[in-house]
Amino acid sequence: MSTVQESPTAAGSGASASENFRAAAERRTAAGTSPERVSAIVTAVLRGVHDAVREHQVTYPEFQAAKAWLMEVGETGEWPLFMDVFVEHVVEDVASTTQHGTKGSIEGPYYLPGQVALGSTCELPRRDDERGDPLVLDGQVRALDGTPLGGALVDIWHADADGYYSGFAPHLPEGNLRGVVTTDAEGRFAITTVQPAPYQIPTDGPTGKLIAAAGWHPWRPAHLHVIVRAEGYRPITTQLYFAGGEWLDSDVAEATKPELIIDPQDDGTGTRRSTYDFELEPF
Ligand code: MBD
Ligand code: FE
Repeated sequence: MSTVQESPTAAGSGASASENFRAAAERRTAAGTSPERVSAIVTAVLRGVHDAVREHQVTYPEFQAAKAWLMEVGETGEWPLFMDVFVEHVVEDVASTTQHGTKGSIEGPYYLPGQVALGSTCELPRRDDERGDPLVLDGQVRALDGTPLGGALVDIWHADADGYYSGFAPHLPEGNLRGVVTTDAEGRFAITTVQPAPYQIPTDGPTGKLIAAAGWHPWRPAHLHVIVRAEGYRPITTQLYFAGGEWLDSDVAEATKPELIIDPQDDGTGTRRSTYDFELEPF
């Protein structure tokens, strides 16, 4: 592995996110979608675009600038980032209408499968000099009827104290702040890690440039990502946020929910602790 300290770039993280997305080939098939449904959805999308052009009297220079921007999103590999920031929350809203138990949230572009397997009480892999306040998340995975789910998996990943994700920033070791935790016989887990920072959309890529051009802010509140799985149960993909955290009320990805906010408390040693239980629905 390179020892050169390269700083993360939009094109770098975008390209990694695109490569990672392409590798998960099963996610790209929607073979059951009929021609009628394709037509209905695409017609609705195009109608939205046409309506915007008419409503705002879009000019030729603006139309050509939009084409150049779309090309740049593709060339830099930022489509996964753009789609997950601006569209996924609505897809998740729709999916969540049929899901019971713990509230879901969006997956985002930075999940990586196949991370290190960890026991129920564990520390996420981190650098010797990892910054960020120590944080412990413990809890229990249960079925909707209260049955504890021993051997469930808590697949967890989060940004570091600078807001960067391993696998998407060249200066971070592979697997940093990622792991797959197996619950004990009572369904319990206790994960030691560090407090993540808020996440900023890269400002040097096309998504960041659009955000700046529109006068929006590029921030997501600090968060932990989890996918909780147990055999026979519907997996839940969600995120946990921090009470009082910056950007909680104006997440650029609109992916916060009040049920997903934790409020870790200092245990007197400088370690902040919080408990969160996950409830899964049987298939
Ligand atoms: C993230 O860290 C994230 O969680 C989402 C949803 C989009 C971009 C970056
Ligand atoms: Fe994230």
